[in-house]
Amino acid sequence: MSASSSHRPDRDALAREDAKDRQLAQFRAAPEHDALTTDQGVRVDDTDNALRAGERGPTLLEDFHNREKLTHFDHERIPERVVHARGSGAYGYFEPYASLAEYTCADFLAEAGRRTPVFVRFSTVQGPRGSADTVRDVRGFATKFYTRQGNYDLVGNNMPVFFIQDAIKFPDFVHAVKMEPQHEMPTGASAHDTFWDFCSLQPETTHMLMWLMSDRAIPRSFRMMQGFGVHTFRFVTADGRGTFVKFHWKPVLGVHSLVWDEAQITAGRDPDFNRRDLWESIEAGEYPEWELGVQLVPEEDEFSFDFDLLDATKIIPEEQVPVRPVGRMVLNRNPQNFFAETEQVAFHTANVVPGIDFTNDPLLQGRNFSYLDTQLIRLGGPNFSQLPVNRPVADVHHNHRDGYGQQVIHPGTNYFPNSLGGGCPAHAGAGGGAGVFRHYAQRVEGEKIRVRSESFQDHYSQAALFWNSMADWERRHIVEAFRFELGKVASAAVRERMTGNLANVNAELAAKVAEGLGLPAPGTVADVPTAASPALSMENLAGEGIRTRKVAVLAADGTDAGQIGAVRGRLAAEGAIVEVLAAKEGTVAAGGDRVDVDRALPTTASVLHDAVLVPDGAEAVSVLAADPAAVRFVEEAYRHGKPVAALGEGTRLLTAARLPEEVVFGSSAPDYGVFTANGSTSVTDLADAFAEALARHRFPHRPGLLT
Ligand code: HDE
Repeated sequence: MSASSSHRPDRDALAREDAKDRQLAQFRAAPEHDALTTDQGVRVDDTDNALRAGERGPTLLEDFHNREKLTHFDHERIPERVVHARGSGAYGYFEPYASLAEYTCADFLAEAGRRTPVFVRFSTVQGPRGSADTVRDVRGFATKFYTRQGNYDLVGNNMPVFFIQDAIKFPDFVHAVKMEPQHEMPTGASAHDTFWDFCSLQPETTHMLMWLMSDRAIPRSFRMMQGFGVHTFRFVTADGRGTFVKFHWKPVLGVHSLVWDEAQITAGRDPDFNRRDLWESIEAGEYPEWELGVQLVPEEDEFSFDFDLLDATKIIPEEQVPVRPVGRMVLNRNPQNFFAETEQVAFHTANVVPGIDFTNDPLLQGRNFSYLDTQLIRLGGPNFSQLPVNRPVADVHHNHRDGYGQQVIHPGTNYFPNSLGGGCPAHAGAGGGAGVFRHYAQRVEGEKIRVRSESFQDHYSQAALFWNSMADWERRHIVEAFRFELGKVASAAVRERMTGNLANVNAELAAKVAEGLGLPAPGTVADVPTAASPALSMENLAGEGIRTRKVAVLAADGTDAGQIGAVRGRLAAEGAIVEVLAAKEGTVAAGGDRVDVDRALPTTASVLHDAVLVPDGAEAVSVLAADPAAVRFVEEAYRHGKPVAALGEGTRLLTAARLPEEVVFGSSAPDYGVFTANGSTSVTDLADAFAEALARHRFPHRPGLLT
């Protein structure tokens, strides 16, 4: 988003409207004109030379500035998150479309259009803080709502189910997926023995594995992925009535993914690909936006499904319970300090507000313990909710005291009940109880037993539902992903066991995966479900438009400037970003004109763009066709299924890039997302067709794809 600065939003204006940002402003320190000081505020006139005995003598211990500077530096790092270590965050707001008071007394859902500030952190799960963005992995999608009734955290993922059913399995699962302990490999990948060993022995992972092997695990952008609360939660009304609820975030830009070959190349070309995309789009005023939807199930319908609502390895198919749109979330401000905000933000599933409560989902119950516990070690003690990013905008009054990093001076009493402190803080209910959290009064009885409910035992029906719902190209990608991942597994027994499990999902899937691994097809399983849910296919989630799609225009001296202007005008009008790329920075000659080069080819790659266009110009095309970087650019874009267009002589670059002749010159080229124009096609017509292709994103039926 190179042309961003011109329409950069007025951050101060946005901040004034936002209660959270007004609060954060009190903590910002930007010493623009002030002198350098020590931690104690003593001015320092030399931070380059330590105090020493003589010009070439030893450093003196009494140099408090030197010692303080080094000591502080030595303590800059904190433990990274045990999972979801790599992430990126942004501030924004949520606003409901209408009151949801019929189902919940949550204040932030009570009034149409009333904005609640939010902070969202997106993350990968397996890799450490410095790992690449575009790995095959689940993405975290955690939202902190700073509501007037306290903080509400919706700590979700971009996939609606999870690997395990009971939180007690989480340490086993994470140990298995993380880098193996002896050599700490692989980084940011599940393609290794311990992960597949665990999964093959724990069939409840199967449904989630289908999602993980699908393109959902390699999103094009955080802005183009769905989010899910995963568990069934409970809405509760002021008079204590409960309704089961599942949360869904739906991106306004549609759901889009990379292809696997592209994702792997991108991990090298730009390991910050998703992080940069989020940052730059916000800086450019292209605010990421999602619609919040809910699936509501009345309490009395709890047992009307053929799965258990408390089982986090299951979805409620949208065809059974439609997703009802209830509001929208917009991210419009980047943090100002990554560590202070994105690293120190502390999410916790148990951060709920009146009107939202838990269910007995055993995964959720365990999370409600784990998140608070993890912050204590990660953020060094019990006062992490006083960190600026974590502070509620609601008033905080309690008798918690002391601890590392205490920021608050609490005068007076520190116990309840008290008379010496005027009885404060008093029970909130005393004055009538508005806005008080009251746990849903669920009736509970039972013996203390360590069992998994019978209703949690079906591990394959919804894995099959997912497979049945995929378009043919999505299925192809799933098969290839399984082949890749299991192909990296050394243990023959694990490979075999895993392919055997897949026969419970679909015979063709199992046979194709087995074939790729050189294994015999596993035996077929009777009565594999055939139901499908069209809402699960990305084919039906593409959205509309081309906002923020990046189009590369390859140019050299002699390029056709008029065509570049026309195409740029057409695509930019719909919000796409058009970048002129050439061998070197500066300008290229175009007739009597010069065209600015946005990026030099060696600093970029086709994987960082969504489409490529080659303008006319015999001289320019000859230069490009002789430049291996330009040739590779076009070939790679084609093989990753992206729209490719060439005008006039530009077609020569497509042939130099080994695009199949039957595609470039065949009448069905446009069906494959390849557009060529000669004298008889106008640039405008080509630009129209190209824009339409860009909105489709990929052409997965093309011959010669690398996926
Ligand atoms: Fe997490 N998870 N998780 N998780 N999770 C953490 O908390 C945990 C699960 C999710 O951006 C940790 O602060 C257990 C499901 C996100 O800061 C930790 C279980 C879902 C994030 C933890 C789960 C998630 C985390 C590590 C099984 C989707 C990143 C650092 C019962 C609904 C939040 C931290 C951020 C982070 C525990 C399963 C999402 C250790 C025990 C299911 C998005 O507490």
